Amino acid sequence: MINFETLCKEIEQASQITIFRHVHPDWDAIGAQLGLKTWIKEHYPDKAVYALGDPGTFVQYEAYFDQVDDEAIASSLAIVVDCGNAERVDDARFQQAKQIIKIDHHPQVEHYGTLELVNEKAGATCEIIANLFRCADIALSQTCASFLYQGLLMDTARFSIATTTKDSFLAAAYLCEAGIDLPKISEACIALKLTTYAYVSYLRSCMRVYKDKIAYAIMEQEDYEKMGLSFAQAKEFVYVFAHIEELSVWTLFTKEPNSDHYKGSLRSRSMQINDIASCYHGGGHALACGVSQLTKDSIMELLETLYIRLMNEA
Ligand SMILES: [Mn+2]
Repeated sequence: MINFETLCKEIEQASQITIFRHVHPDWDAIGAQLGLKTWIKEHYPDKAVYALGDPGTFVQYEAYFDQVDDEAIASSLAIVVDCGNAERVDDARFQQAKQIIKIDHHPQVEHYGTLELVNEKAGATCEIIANLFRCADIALSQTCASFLYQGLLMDTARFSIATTTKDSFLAAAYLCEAGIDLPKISEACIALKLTTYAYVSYLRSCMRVYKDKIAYAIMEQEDYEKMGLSFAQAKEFVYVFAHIEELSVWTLFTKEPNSDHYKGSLRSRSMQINDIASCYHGGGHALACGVSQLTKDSIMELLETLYIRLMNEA
C-alpha cells in the first residue's frame, strides 16, 4: 500500500506521468483521472502529465485528454485509477510503462500495479485520492477539488448508498474547503439534455418486472438510436429503475451496436450480486456491477438466477 510520500517520490522520479482509467468512463473514473492530472500539473509544472483513453460521453473534457506514442508510455510512470482488472483499462499500453501505480476501490481481483493503493471500502476512487491529500494537509485548487467531488458525489449516488461512510463525508468536507461550487457541480453531473429526458421516459415505459421482484428492460439498438443516443449513452441509465419500493434488484440490458449481444448493468439494494455477474462475463462492486456478451436467453437465465438468490435470502 502506498501513501502520499511514496506517490510524490514516484512522481518526482518519473520524467513523465501517464494516467489511465477504465473503458466507458463514469464520473468517478474521469474525476479521479483529471483531478490527479490537475494536481500533478499544478505541483510539478516541469513534469509532462498525460490523461489517456477515450473520453466517451464526457465530450466537455476532451481538451484534457492527450495522444502519446508508445515510447512516451514505456518511459513513463503509469497511474491507473478506478479499474480493478488490467483488461478493463482504456489503452492496454499502460502495461509497457516502467512503473505502474494502481489506485482503486473495486474488489481486488488482480494485482496489475507494481505499487497499489486499493481500498474496497471506499465509496469512490475520488474519495481515496481526496483523503490521501487530506491526510497530507494539502490545499487543493478549485479545479482539482471539483473533479474529485464529481466522482465522489456520483459514485456514492449522492452520498446515499451503502458504500458511503464517514470517510466519504470527511473527503467531501475537505474538498469543500477548496471553495468549490456545490450546486453547480451537482447540476453539471445530474441535469439531463431534453433528448436524454425523452429517452428516460421511454425507458420507464419499457420496464418489465420479473416474477414481481426484479426490474428489467431490454433496449434494442434501433430504440436508442432513434432517440438520438449512442450505445455508450444508452446503457448508463439503470438508475432510472432505482427506488421502487417492491423491487430490490434492478437491471438494464442494452444491445451492443451491430452485434448479437447485450451488455447489462445490475443493481441491488442490499443483496450481493457481483459473484453472479462474474458468471456472465462481468463483475464490479457487490451491489453495482456489469455483465456482457448476453443473449436474450441468457438474460432470462440471469434474471432467474438473481430471483432464486432473492428467494433464498428472503
Ligand atoms: Mn468508481
